[in-house]
Amino acid sequence: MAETSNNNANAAKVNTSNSLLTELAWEVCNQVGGIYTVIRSKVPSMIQTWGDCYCLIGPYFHHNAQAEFEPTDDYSGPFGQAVLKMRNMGFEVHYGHWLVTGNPLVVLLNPYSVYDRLGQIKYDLWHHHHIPTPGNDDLLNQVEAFGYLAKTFLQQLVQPDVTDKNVIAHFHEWMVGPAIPELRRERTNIRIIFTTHATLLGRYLAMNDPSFYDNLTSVNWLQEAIHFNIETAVKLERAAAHGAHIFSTVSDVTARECMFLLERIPDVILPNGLNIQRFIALHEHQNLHQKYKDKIHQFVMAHFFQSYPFDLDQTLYFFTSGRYEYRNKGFDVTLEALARLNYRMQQAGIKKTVVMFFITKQPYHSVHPGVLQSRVMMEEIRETCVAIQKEIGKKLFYAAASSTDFKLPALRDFVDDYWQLRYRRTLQSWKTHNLPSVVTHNLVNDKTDEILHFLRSSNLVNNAHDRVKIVYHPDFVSVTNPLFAMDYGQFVRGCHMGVFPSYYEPWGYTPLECIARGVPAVTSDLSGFGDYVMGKMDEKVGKGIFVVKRRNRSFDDAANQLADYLFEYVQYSQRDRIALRNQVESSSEEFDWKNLTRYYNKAYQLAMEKPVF
Ligand code: U2F
Repeated sequence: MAETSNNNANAAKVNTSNSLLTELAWEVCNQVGGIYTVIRSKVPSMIQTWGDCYCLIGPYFHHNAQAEFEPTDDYSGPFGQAVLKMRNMGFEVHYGHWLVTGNPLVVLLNPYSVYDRLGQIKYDLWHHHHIPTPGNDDLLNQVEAFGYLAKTFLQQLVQPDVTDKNVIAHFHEWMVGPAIPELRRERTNIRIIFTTHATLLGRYLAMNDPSFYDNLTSVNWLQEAIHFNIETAVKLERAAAHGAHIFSTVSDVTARECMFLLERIPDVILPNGLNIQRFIALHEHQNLHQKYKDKIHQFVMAHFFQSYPFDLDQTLYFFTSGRYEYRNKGFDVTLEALARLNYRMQQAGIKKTVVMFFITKQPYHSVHPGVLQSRVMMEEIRETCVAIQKEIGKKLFYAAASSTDFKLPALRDFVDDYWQLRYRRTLQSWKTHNLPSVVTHNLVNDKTDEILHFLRSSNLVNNAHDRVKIVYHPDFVSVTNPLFAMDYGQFVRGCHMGVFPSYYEPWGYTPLECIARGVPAVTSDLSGFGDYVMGKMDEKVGKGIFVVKRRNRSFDDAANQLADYLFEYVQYSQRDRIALRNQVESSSEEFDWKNLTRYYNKAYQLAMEKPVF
C-alpha cells in the first residue's frame, strides 16, 4: 500500500547537493484552482531546502506572465544553460523568476510556439503509446504541445555539459503528464514523480453518480471515459501514472480512487499544506477579522439596506467557495442545511441574521446593473453624510465657542437646505420595495443554474423575514472586484465561518485556508483534508473544524448534521466565537509546509532508490 501519512517520513533524507529538482505544473504563473495554491505556497520551504537547485516549469501565457513573471539574463546555472540550448534549437523559452514569496527560478514554455508540429506530436502519442487525439480540442492541443516542450527541455537539462547532478522531475496533474511516457520511452536519465490531485474520471463520475463510492470498484474506465468524451485526457493521465518512477496523490481518499480508476496504487501520499504565518499576539487575528468584516459590511449595506435594514452587530457571515461543482463541492447539502437553519432560527425567534456567500465561477454577462447601481448610490449617500458632518462640525464649534447658555443647539439648523434636500432625494431614490437579489451577476445560464433553482423553489430569496440571506457571487473575489474590492484571503478573514461539506474532494484547500486565518470551517469525511483531520487530529476536531459525516450516510442525514452545527454556532455569544477563533488558528500549525515537505523529500528519496531505466 502507499507510503501514507502514517509512514515515518521524518527520516526521509534527500541529498540536495548532488541533485536538481524541477517541478512542473499547469498552474505555475497561471491560476486555475487549487494546484496554484499547492505550488505557490510551498515555494519558500522548497527554496530553503533546494536553493538554486530548484526550478519550476509551466506554460507561458502572455497575459498571466506579465503579472507574475520577471525575466532574468543570468544563464549561469544549469537551468539557464538548458534554456540557452533550447533557444539555439529554435524554441520559445522564457526564463526568470516567479514574483511570489521565495522568488523561485521558473521556465515558461509557450505551447503555441510549437503548434506547427502538433500533427507529429499527436502522431507520436498514438504511434508510441496508443493515445488518440481526435478533433481539435484547444486544451488538449495546448497540453500536448507543452508536453513536447517539457520533454525537450528536460532532455537538455540532463546533458553532461549542462549538469552532472541527478535530475528529479516532479509532475503535477495530467495537463503536464504527456512528457512522461515519451521521457521513459526515450530512456532519459531522469527520475520522475507524478502526483495526481484528483482523477479525471473520478471527478466526472462523482458529479453524475450518487453512489460513486459504492460503484468505484467496478468501473469500466475506458467505457466511462468514452461516455464522458474524455478518452484522450484519461489515457494521458494513465500513461503519466504508469510511466512515473514514483506515483503519488494528495490523500488516502484519492489513493483508493487511483487504485480502481488508474490501476496503480500510489507509492506515497503528499498532503497539502500552507505557508502559515502565525501572529505572536492572538489579538492580531481579531483585529484583522474586524477590519475585513467592516469591508464586507459595506457590501452588505449596499446590497440589502436598500430594501430593508438589519443589525450588523447581530449578523454572521458564512461562505463557501471553489470551482462550480454543485454536488462535488457540497453546494447541494449546504443549501438544504441553510433552508433548515432559516426555518429553525425563525421558529426559535433568533434575531440574528446569517448572510451566506457562494463564491464560485460560472459564466456571466455582467455584474447585475441594479447591484452596481445600489453600491454607487450608497457611496453618494456616504459622501452626503460626510459633507453634512463637516458642515455641522464647523458650525457647532462656532456656536459652542460663542454660547452663553451652554445648551446643545438644534443640529438640524446647521444643515443648509441644499444638503437637506440632497440627503432626502438620494435616500428616496435608493430605497426600494424589491427584494435584494440573491445573485450579483447576470448569469448566462440563469434558467438552468442549480443554485438559483434551489433558492427559487425553496423560496430562500432574501425575504425580509428570512434569517438566512444569500449572496451568490459567480466569480472569485479579488481586489479589482467592483463589489468587494478585497483579495480572497481578506474576504475569508472577514467571515465567521467557511462551509465545505464536499462529496468529492481529493484534498480541499478551502477549509484549511479558513483555519489558518482563525476562521472555523466545515469539511466532510469524504474530503482528503477532513479524512486527514479525523485520522490525525482527533482532539482538534470540534474545536472549530467540523467534519460532516457523509460516508455511507444519506443526503438528508448530512444536511441535518450541518444544519445542527450551524444552528449551534449562531447561538454562540461573541465571546464564544472569539475563543473558538483563537483555538482553531492554533490547529493550523500542523499544516505548515515546514512540517509537510518531509513527505515530498520521502518521495524524492524513493525515486532515487528506483532504477532509472
Ligand atoms: C484540486 O483542485 P480544486 O481546484 O478543486 O481546489 P480547491 O482545493 O477547492 O481550491 C480552490 C482554490 O481556489 C482559491 C482558494 C483555493 O486555494 O484559495 N480561491 C481563490 O483564489 N479565490 C476565490 O475567490 C475563491 C477560491 C482538488 F480538487 C482539491 O481537492 C485539492 O485541494 C487541490 C490541490 O491538491 O486540487
